[in-house]
Amino acid sequence: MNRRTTLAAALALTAGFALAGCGGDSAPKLSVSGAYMPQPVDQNMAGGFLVIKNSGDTADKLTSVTSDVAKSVTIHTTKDNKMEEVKSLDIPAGGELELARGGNHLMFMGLKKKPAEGQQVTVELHFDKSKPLKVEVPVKSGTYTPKDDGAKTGSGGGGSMDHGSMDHGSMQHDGSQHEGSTEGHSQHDAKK
Ligand SMILES: [Cu+2]
Repeated sequence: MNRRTTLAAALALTAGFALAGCGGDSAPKLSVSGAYMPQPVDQNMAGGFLVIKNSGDTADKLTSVTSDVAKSVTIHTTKDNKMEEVKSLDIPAGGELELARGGNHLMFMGLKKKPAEGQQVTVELHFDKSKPLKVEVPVKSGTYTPKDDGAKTGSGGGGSMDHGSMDHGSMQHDGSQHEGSTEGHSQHDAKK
């Protein structure tokens, strides 16, 4: 019995070493899924959402974003229902960075044309370690919400109201509020 424990420990140790050995030349392995842009209400700004998965064992960071449709794209987080521009967002090793309504998001400012539902915009994501990734982001309806589980998305199309506080943030990207919030945005643009 004791021997078995020792053996198990030895095996665990070996595995540990093997992992550590791999770690030396490993890199973040990023993939992007579920990207979309809700159709913006005006040409001033649009929001963008996506999930960046990191299947590597080294963390990375989303550091900047560019797009041919906007003069500038900034990275925002939402804290207490207020948006805040950040320089980067962490993409944990073996984890993912989620940009979703009411939370982290991309903010397209100064649109060169108003993207319409059914179109695609090209976005280039820049990272701390990984090479830039080009992503085709489909433009969805202004109220579009991705169904992540299927299970929890109920029958009602407008069911997103159930998500409570999550939705408050998203309202700012959906409709009228965005027009009104232009001021707030340029304000926090100026602040930085
Ligand atoms: Cu924002």
